[in-house]
Amino acid sequence: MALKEINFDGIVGPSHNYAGLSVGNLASTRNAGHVSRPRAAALQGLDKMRANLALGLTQGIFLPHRRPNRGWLGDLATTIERADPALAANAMSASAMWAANAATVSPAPDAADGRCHLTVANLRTMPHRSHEWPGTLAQLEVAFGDAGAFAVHGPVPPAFGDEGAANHMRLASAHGEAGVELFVYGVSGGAFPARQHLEASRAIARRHLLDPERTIFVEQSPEAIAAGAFHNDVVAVANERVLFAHEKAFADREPLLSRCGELVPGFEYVEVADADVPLADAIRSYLFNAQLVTPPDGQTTLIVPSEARDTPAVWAWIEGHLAGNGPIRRVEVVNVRESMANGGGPACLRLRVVADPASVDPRFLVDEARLDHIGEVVRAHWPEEIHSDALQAPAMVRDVEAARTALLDCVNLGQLL
Ligand code: SUG
Repeated sequence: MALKEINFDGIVGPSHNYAGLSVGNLASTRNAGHVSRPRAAALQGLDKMRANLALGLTQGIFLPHRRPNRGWLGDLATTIERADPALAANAMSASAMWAANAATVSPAPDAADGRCHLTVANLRTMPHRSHEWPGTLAQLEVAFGDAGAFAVHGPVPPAFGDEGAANHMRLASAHGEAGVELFVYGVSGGAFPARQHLEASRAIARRHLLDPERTIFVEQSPEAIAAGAFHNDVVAVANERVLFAHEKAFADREPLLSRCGELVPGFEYVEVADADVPLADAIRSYLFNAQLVTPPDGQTTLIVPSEARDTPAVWAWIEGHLAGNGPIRRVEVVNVRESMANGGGPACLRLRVVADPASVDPRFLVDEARLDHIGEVVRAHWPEEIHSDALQAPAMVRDVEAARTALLDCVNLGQLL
């Protein structure tokens, strides 16, 4: 069995819009009410996947959820036509595109039963995200339906907030080796919510049958949350032996670093000092919301959003690191501006799963040709623009529903409708 890193990107849904729904996510608040471009957004996402394929990485997809979520509105005793605009925006959100919040994933070498475990995130902190999990779970159960290779779990009870892989990192000498899993939780974030709760992370570690000696729980720094790092993946990312983080990412980093040093052979910590890249620049540019990957040529690569190149302090740091022969050997720049304007960078858009691709339902894996087909559906059906006051317009609702149906038919997953 050949274990590989597979990145599953959420395809940006046809209802992508800027409703300002996520307090604590500065981009979401800043862009509230702006006109969105769903077609461009989805095509940007597909181009990012093409860039990953070009690096030699294995690429997967998740599908947009049914929007508006009529069932959820029905539970609230209303409809998309009658709901007040705030509720309607919650039911129309395309937020499932941020696949890093789909689930927490523990690869097979870390689990006592030798299976890859996935727990769907309850996303209970934000109303528009709290109704994602059934649509996500339905896809996980199909994509990872091979019960010999995978164990797919339902959400942690909503008493405890769980936002999935965005608050979870894994270190290992190689993807296929037993790893060390880091769960990052929040306690306080000043004016902003700490979305990941320690009890949720602990429950996931137990469910996933992780070795307690190789599991670390670490508090996110309240200062980072208060500055807009609503998930840990806004200020830190890990890949194999490398942990890349901002100086202010963790409440107390020394014990974390010494345990990683003991447990991970060849552990390398790459820290960006606040003096070089202030927290505000790190958050605005999403330097850390990058995909840190090892393509087949073995060169550790950081896939950053174009905002990182546009932020002088960040780009100067990157150039300095590359010139200094640090662990990150290559930097790729991708344009995901439509997603970024809602606080979702390259890392938010993907769920990383380490598994044998042959054990995954092939309908969730893509190559260039499949991306071309998906691109054709997007060009034909995704709205060009959405004005935030048009979310309940009957024609818009019809177009959004028809667009998703066309995509699910194209990828032969119509049963998820
Ligand atoms: O949960 N934005 C998402 C962004 C998620 C980013 N994911 C990771 N960091 N892994 C969120 O805050 C904005 C929606 C709106 O305002 O319309 C939103 O949900």
